[in-house]
Amino acid sequence: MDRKTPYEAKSFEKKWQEKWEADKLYSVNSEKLKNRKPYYCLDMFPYPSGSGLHVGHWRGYVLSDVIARFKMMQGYKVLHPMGWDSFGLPAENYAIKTGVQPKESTKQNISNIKRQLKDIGCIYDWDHEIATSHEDYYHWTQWIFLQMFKKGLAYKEKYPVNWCNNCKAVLANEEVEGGKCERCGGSDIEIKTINQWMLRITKYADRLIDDLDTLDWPEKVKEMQRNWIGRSYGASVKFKLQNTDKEIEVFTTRVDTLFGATYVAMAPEHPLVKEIVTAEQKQAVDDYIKSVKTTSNVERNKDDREKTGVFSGAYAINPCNNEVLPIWITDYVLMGYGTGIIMAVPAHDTRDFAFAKKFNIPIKEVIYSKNAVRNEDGTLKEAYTGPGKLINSSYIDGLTVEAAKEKMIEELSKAGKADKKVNYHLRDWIFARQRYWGEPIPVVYCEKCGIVPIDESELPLKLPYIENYKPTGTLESPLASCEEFVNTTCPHCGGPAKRETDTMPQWAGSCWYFIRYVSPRNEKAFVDPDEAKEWLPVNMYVGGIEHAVLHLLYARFWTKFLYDEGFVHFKEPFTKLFNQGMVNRFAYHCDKCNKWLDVKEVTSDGACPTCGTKITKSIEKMSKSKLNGVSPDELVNEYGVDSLRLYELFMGDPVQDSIWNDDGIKGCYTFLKKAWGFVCDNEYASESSLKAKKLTHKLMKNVKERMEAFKLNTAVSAFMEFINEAYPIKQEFSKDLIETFLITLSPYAPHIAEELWRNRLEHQESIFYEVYPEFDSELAKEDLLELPIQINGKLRDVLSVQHDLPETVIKEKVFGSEKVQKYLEGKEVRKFVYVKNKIVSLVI
Ligand code: ANZ
Ligand code: ZN
Repeated sequence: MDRKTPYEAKSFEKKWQEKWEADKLYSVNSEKLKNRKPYYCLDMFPYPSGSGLHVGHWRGYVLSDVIARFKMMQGYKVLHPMGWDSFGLPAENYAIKTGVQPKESTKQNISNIKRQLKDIGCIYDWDHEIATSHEDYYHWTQWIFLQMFKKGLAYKEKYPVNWCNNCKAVLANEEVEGGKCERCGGSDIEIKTINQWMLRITKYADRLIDDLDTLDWPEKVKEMQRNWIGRSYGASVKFKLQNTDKEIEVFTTRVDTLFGATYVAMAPEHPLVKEIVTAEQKQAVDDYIKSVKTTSNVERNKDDREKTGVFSGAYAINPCNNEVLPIWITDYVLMGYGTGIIMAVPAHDTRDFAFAKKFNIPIKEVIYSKNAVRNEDGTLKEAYTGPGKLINSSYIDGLTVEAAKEKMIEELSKAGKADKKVNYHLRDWIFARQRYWGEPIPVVYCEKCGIVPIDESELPLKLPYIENYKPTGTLESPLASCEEFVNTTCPHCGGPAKRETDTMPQWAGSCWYFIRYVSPRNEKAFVDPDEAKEWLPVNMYVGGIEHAVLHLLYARFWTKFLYDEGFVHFKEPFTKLFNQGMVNRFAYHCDKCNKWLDVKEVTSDGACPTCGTKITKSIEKMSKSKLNGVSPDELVNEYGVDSLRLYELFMGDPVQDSIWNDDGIKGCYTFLKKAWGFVCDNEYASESSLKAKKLTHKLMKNVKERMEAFKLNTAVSAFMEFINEAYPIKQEFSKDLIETFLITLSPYAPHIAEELWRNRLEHQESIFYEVYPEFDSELAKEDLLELPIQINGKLRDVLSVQHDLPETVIKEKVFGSEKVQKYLEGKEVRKFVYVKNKIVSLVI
């Protein structure tokens, strides 16, 4: 290559991508890497949707690619696989709309997204590609299900589903919005109860919480998981029903407040409601129950929701003081949690307080604190939920909340009225969908033998091709109408049997895909034990925060099960987790037409081209539906992949959401052009100057430290600063030092680095086999500057500071100096003058 060759990304980026792939540069099985230590860097795999990828999706992929390349150059062999979460609803709905078989559309979408992914120049090892909808993959998903079934972790139970009368179909939760059907645009949802497959994830609740402590994950995600599992320590307390021998049981986390209970409340669905309701109240209760049917639990649980309810006519006896308490029916008490009955303490619970206010029920304060918010007459203005001392509570008066809980349980349990109890908000996982495009559940129903699992040798149980995958209009999946599939024989008695026609939910395949990547083509087992030992658990998992709860929880659950059965050697799948922020961009909405517009459609004076009203501009997550997505193709075409990669990183702190700036990529392109000139159009000194060495080692230090801290945006700025300072003195750099720069840059901008490495610096081997250089900390040290501080013309202190600091930082340092503080004590600073890099002078 000639010194004067201009930077033209297009002339070499594709070439290198193809060569890297052909040479299997990153294959973990290649001769060159074989003896290295393993490092497993995993991206959350995409759902192959029809709309492809926009630059927002690229952010995480670029980030993990930089990490993977960096690790490789630190001497690891890196497994960085990619695959497809390809079963699920959208493909099926698309099929229903267009008549294209899901298998077909999925295949097309995969090939499209794969092409896009190849454009980023990531080091994916496509030999390890998997797709959850492939038979040789779901074979093992079904196999794991069978193991769970054998251990009693998969079972059937009556469970409510969403039914749309208009679509005549069972809807997935994600197809329901505010109690209405999303598919047909707004019919009311009815709740129907059917027998469903469930997975006993609740058995793992404690371990799923406790083992979080062993993980290097963002604290925020751990907290979300803890909250989702919702372990709560409390007590169950028995209340007698007035005038009967019957007892009811409540679950409370605040048994200390028992003396403050002023009513009992029961969920409307509670089977006891029918038994306790009095004749006079029956009509009112029936009416109320009808009115609450379609509200979701999440909605019902909200603190600030308007409280509703009805008196049952019955009373309960408070076990600590024999007070008579009315029993109310209200939907803020949920049936699926605790016992479905609560003791209500309006003074110290926000929801009870609102309810008591609305229905004029007494409010009795039993925890005193001067921090409580009160009315002028001293009564509570809102529930007080904080710490304090017990009052109005007989033998526990004066105790703290914690001591009172202990004492209360002790007293009540002596009388057989209470037990300590732990409850979890986590429910068992509904593991069935009444849908076509998913893994068939490998069991049959036999009249004689009941539910019988199919033999493992029959796996995979293939999803049959069916013409009509439309919902059936019944509560069954479309598979139910495929007779060849349904009718079979019982593996146990050989008699006639019917197959299960529900399929597994979307999340099933992603519970264990990271394991399969390790042995993607193994036909004998879901993973090869030696390969598993070598690679697992995953060292680094990169993906969006939207999967913080369900996907990660389900994958942890399956891993723990496989561990318990001795199938894998690790208890947690992902040692380290990194969540990248979202990419947002301005979006344009016409409120009158109620539609999103592409920015190009908006008129020059900011109006809607159709109706002429002013457009609302807002910052939204990049998405196809809001027409604010940016396709990478044009950008790559104009600036090259490396520029786009750098901008994806430079955009902002990777953990934060960032706003896409349409012109932002230009700065990155300019940098690369300059970097090209720095390396290419240079004669290389025989020996580097000290300044050149210092600049380079400072760069190496900054990049490495910022990379390890995941501040990749600032790593990119370190490169930019470097080039600005280094370019004017480029003839002071020796070839060695230039090479060091290129290697440092290579994980970020791999194409330009490889091109210059091979063609300008004429190396035979890829730059990615080089070792990432260690900086010399002496050379990397900042040159400090001695800054004299004068007060009223006299020298009072000398500070060691970095060059070119902004005045605000200097000010902080000056006022932070102990010596200076001594002179300033009790004096007013009239003037603060900073002559850059020279002197500070104060007048007091
Ligand atoms: C009396 C009390 C007094 C309560 C007080 C709170 C504050 P977590 O942390 O979620 O476990 N509760 C119990 N079962 C319920 C159900 N099925 N539906 C709605 N609420 C229910 O919260 C447990 C607390 O939530 C329990 O403690 C109970 O109210 C309520 F000052 O009992 B508490
Ligand atoms: Zn049978």
